[in-house]
Amino acid sequence: MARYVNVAIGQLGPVNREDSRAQVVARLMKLMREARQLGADLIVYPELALTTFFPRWYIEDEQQLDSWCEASMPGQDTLPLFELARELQIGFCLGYAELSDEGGVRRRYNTSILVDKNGDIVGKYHKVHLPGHREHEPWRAFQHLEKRYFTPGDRFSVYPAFGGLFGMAICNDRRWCETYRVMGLQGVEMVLIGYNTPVHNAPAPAHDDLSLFHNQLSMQAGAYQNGTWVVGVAKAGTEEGVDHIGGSCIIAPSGEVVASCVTKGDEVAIAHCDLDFCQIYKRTTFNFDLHRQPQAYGPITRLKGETLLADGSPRVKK
Ligand code: CDV
Repeated sequence: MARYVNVAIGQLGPVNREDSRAQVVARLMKLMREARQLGADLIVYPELALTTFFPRWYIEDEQQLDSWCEASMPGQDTLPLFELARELQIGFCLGYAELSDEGGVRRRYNTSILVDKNGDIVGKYHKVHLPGHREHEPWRAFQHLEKRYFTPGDRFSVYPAFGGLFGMAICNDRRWCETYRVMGLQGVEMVLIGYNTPVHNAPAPAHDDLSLFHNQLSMQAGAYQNGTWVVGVAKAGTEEGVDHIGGSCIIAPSGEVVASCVTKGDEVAIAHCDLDFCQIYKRTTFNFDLHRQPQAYGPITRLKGETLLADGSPRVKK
């Protein structure tokens, strides 16, 4: 029996600093209703969907920082989204800032969750690749302080849901081949990725014109090289004066874009995805059991960077 999942992009336009959680959740619910009317089984929302992208600001006040985070999920403001999902029988993937208390140790994570059609959380992911910087860098037009505010995650897991195997990644993760391959090795069939990507890249402004191209390039490569569907969802548009790319799209295991958004505002786009379409790639060109050569890949996990061996000596003399 064919395994189809109708997956909807739930792209958001900007979320401003003064927007309450209740206001944003109302927007998410509107997108959810529209997606369900279009026949969606699952809607995917962006990274840090409940708030403005606060890592653009240098904030010393811990209380203020925590005010951007969710201490429980669902919480009072997000419960209506879970209830609507259960009522409409639609799943969702949601990115948010999480405040966790692990045995008295407080940590903030850049998190996404996968919620099934009964409104139950069936997967939780902590962003692994936290981009940006730790200290205030006033030379930048805006900050990117994810390294300061969040603790990185330490795994990419795959969850059985919606009749297939689902994985999650968040924003910068999509640029790293390791993200997809670690999930590919667990048989992933659909990778859900929310993002907030400013058009302007302060350390490399020459890349600004390529930001949409790099977005699609990374996700298409990840899909094809692992024989998986990839769903990329933006929080787009000009948020607190910073222009963010759109470019939300759904990519087949062939690497082809099969659905995409055309605005930089709240928008739904949908695709009818055959999870079994992954198999023709997983069994042929990317049959890992037949063709991978892990004995040649040692440096991938042994080394962090290009130049140093694990003992600190240079890898290649220049
Ligand atoms: N939210 C992100 O992870 N944004 C990064 C930017 C800073 C480059 C991204 O990779 O899109």
